[in-house]
Amino acid sequence: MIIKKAELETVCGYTSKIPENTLPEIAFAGKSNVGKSSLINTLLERKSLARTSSQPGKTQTINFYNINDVMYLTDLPGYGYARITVSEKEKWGEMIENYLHTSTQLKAVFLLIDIRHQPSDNDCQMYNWMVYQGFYPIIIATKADKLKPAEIKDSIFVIRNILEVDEDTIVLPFSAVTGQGKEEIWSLMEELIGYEEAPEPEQVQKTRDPNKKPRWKDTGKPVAKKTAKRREKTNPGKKKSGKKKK
Ligand SMILES: Nc1nc2c(ncn2[C@@H]2O[C@H](COP(=O)(O)OP(=O)(O)OP(=O)(O)O)[C@@H](O)[C@H]2O)c(=O)[nH]1
Ligand SMILES: [Mg+2]
Repeated sequence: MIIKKAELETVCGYTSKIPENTLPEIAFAGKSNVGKSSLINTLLERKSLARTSSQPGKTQTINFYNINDVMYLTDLPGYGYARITVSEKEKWGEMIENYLHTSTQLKAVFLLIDIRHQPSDNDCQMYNWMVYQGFYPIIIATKADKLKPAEIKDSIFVIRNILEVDEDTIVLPFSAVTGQGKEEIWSLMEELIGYEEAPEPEQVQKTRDPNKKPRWKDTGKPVAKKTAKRREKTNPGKKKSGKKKK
């Protein structure tokens, strides 16, 4: 998709109502600091549209990004953030669950897992809950730039095993630093929302009628000189007409 518009349209806090959007939505979930906001920025080719931070707990609301008035990407608050109170954790959990449960336009959920670490109990719980809710989460293994290619393969294997995903589940390595996986994620998203890029308007062919006389542009000869010569030939001695001097 060619990104012409990418705007933060709705911000939902704990007490906010989930917007009744009419466009398809795709959500990004994962534990705090896993790289959800960075992934969204990479997909949208914007450096800091979604706020990121090395401090976990940056995104504390559900943020809806309107893309080209075609779809929404939703950035979810991270779970498993240790520095918040138990009641806050519960609130966040409820907020995420409520969204995944009530949104009518949510077409797919991408669950992000840090490629360097084994999925935590929280990750497994979230994955199982999503499956239970009828989603078929696509797993993104983030920060792939931190590992060597051979290690990436091993980590994907471990992630698959610990989450106990079935054969058909997609687990994609991704890096917000190198852009690895970006195209694959776009293809998946387009497929999920049934999007097809409108064909480019046909190029208007600017070819000239071959029966017409060539123009000076084609011949390279300046038209003015040619006209002056012709005038001399047909009306010898006559000068170019113009205003008479008083
Ligand atoms: N090397 C590397 N660092 C990354 C990548 N993605 C994110 N980061 C870093 O990880 C940190 C957290 O990234 P965020 O995108 O804010 O993570 P988040 O999941 O949105 O975090 P919360 O909003 O707290 O839930 C930041 O310091 C990012 O720069 C990546 O692909 N590679
Ligand atoms: Mg974030």
